[in-house]
Amino acid sequence: MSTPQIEWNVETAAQTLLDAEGSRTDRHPITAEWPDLDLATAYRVQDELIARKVQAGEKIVGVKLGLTSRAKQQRMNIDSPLTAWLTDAMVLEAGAPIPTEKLIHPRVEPEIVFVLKDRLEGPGVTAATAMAAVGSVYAGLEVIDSRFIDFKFALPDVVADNASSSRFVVGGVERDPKELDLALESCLLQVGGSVVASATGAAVQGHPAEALALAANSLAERGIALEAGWLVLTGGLTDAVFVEPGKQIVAEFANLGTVIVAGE
Ligand code: OOG
Ligand code: MG
Repeated sequence: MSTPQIEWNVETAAQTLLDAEGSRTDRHPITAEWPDLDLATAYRVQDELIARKVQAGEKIVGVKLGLTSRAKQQRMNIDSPLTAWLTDAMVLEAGAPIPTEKLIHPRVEPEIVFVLKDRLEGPGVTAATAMAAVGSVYAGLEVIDSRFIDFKFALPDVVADNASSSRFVVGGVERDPKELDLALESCLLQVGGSVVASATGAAVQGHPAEALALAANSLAERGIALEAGWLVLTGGLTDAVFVEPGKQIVAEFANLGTVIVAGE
């Protein structure tokens, strides 16, 4: 049986990725079949995909940055950061099991998470103005689940795929960012009780506030502002780890506390 040819455009690409997620079926990169997919069009696919999720009842709760650290850029072989959407359906309770039965090939990465108290709109946002809009900071773990085989993709593919977003956990303790030096905030990533990676906040763009400024300024190019109350995941501090049955994945931060997910 031959695979039906897809007529590629923003709508069919968005639906193809939603179908891959829904049926837990990873696929080849879209750019393999649609080589003309450029970055601007890829963001339109991402927006269309989220519009369809919102249509189905999900609510936007914030944004995430991806590929903001060298560890992530080197692993994914892409040296350009990106932004993507977070919805309420992606929220996982701290300590909860990862719903692997609904996912393709989840991986987990530690992140520093901001909650905005003010609206933040680019262009021209600096780390200092970005930080002034932050109400609190938390420890986080992101569960990524690329819809592409073996997490192999080009930049437009991963942008279209909402940056592999799947689930995220916000935990630890609520902190006032003004009381912390987030560049020096350290994190140990543990799997099944062993430390597998470590990093400090400087891993993401030199400072998580730089990552936040980057998000505000790049979203401004598409006419989007960050809203008060939104969460911002500032990007994986370390390489992501595989989920292993029965093993807890723990991110232990110096001041932000500890956040845990359970491998199923
Ligand atoms: C892309 C998503 C990257 C991060 O924090 O860097 C990301 C991927 O690694 O599949 O979420
Ligand atoms: Mg991430």
